[in-house]
Amino acid sequence: MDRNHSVDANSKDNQLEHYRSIDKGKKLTTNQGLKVSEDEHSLKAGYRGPTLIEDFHFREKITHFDHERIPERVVHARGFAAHGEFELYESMKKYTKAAFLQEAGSKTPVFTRFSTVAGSRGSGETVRDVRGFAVKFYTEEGNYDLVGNNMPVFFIQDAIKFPDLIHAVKPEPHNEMPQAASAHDTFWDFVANNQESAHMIMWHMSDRAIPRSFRMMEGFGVHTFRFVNEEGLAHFVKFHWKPKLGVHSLVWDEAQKINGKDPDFHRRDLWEAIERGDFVEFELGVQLIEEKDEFMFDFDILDPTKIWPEEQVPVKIIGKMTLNRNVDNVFAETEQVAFHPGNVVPGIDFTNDPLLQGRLFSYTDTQLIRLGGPNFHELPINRPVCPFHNNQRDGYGRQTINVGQVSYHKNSLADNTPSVSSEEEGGYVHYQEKIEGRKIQARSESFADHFSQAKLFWNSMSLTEKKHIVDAFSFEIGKVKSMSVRQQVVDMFANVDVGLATAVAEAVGAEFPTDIKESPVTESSPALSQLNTTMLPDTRKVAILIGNGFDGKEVESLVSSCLNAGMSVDLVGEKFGVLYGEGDLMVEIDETFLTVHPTLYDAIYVVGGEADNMKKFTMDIVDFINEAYKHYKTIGIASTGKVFFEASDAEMGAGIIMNEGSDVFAGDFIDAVAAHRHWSRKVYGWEE
Ligand code: HDD
Repeated sequence: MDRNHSVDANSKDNQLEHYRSIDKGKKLTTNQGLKVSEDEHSLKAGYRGPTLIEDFHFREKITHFDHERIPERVVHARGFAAHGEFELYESMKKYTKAAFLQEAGSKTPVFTRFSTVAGSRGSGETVRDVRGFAVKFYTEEGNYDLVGNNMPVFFIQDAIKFPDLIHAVKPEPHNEMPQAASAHDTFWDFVANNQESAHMIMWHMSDRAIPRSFRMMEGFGVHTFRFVNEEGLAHFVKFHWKPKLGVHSLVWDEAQKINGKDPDFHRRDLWEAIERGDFVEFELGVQLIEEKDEFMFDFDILDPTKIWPEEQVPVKIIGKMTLNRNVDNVFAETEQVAFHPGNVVPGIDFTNDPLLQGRLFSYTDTQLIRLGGPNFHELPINRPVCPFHNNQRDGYGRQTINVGQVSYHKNSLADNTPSVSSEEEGGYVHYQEKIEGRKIQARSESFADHFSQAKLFWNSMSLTEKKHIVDAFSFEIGKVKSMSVRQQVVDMFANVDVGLATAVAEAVGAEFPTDIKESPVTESSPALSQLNTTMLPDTRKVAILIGNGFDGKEVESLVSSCLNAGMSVDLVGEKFGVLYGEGDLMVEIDETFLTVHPTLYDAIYVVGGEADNMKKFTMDIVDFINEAYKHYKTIGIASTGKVFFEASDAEMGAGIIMNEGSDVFAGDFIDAVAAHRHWSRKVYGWEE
């Protein structure tokens, strides 16, 4: 293959450097480069007179402002992105000829955008929703986009139904409510009348839909793709991103509150982690099935509402993505990036998954309206890092100055260039899959089982996770006004699990299901439960609630242990400024009870002490304890903090760590934070 263009981890950054503009310290000019002498007052006929149209600076400034907005994405409008690199652990040569998957240790620049699906661009981030997980690899053979989600299946099986699904989940058209929420009539009416959604709904009602962080969720390519190697041999492949920090979620009450306290919670978390140097790592895994084994499974491997259980088809880890650089400008990069599942490189090909096939049309089409014309590939963030040449010309905003007389193929005037490449030279050749059949508008019978894997998912959940699913259904269906739709949903999920359907029926005032055809599946897939994930203290945030007169040694030792464990710590007090502990130790407050909230932390450490307004100070600390307690978070109590704990509703139990002056306290506290949440705690009367 023609490898005259080399790519390394810095290739994209070097390319973007040509487009960066630093305005600080420069003279203000018009877009024509003319220096501006006045930017406060428009040109007027006299001090009190009308503005004159000849004021070109005024006209240019206002006109540009008037045109600042572009249409938001029709789905995935709210998103946040970062740059990074992908490093290959081992060569995938045996399976694919994709150049970026050949040499162990090779690095490819990437740009990754995470998003919610339903909400508009300014909506809250911790809503119950699927998260988009879109990665653009800038490879030496062109851009490869892996446009996935944080759930491995999808609501529908055929892309022709996508507008129906999205119309149903978006705010209802007559009153534009609710924003960024699936808890309303049209969504659940869609679900009950389109039962292929059953499996995805189980994921959507699970904790996966309220991630703690973009850094703590999995990503999935969802569809079955094809790897094709140099010899033309193909394998079916599914892609997985596994977060190094494990898969962790919020609890629903907390997620709802965060949307008020910090609607930017997820982007802030990602941004701050990268700024601190806590780079974000996901390992790339692949599941591979040989072509000959296509029909070996009791589900159709082309059906996007099905997983390949990891216990049946293991995930092979092949590399790691590290997000290590924030964007310079959110509009230029995050907003203008254009992903497309059809952006592939030689060695990666499609399958006949009817959802994937439809997506191949939709993405270019949407960029045309969103980015205003056919030249969006020239925007700096979308440009490949390898050269590109063809006979496409003109269109809105064209930047490239194509030199020469010829813009057609075939030609003699330019020696028939740009010329096509053979397969050996790296030309993309579609996999020659044999196809036969009649043109038909129907679904394969092998796509008809909607409930077995929904049941597999339910069986794989721990008791705590099942309880969360019941609560999520009860909340969502409780928001549905139509009793008929409530009943239809209850009846539908009796096909998954009668216990689940009955609990929901009870919560939402529906009849218990009668016509029961519960799925007989008894297997489970342990990989699906978040209780089996990695537990680490790294990057967890602790609020230390503190007033004057604290025990300096105690606080100092906990803070340094937490920092050593890779955690971060905020001292939260009554007001900004300095506090004094015993022995004249001084600390500076990072946040106040007014500026932060317990929902914004993974754990709290109650130091207490004295304050100007002791009553308010006590109330604030007790509020923190009560909230952290009911969200199952770790609560550390210093010797001076006991009185506050006693004044709260919290009870001793899992994740409540008393500092009795022993050496093991800090270690116990950190282990408890790493455990994420303490589900065995008595809250709302629910126990495992
Ligand atoms: Fe899609 C955006 C993921 C089905 C049509 N989709 C979009 C984004 C992600 C996904 C992550 C945001 C990309 C970004 O950050 O800019 N979409 C998926 C997954 C799907 C899926 C994992 C199923 C497996 N999508 C899907 C279907 C269609 C679309 C079936 C249409 C037939 N998706 C779009 C779109 C969007 C989009 C309208 C909106 C903005 C954009 O493309 O660039 O074309």
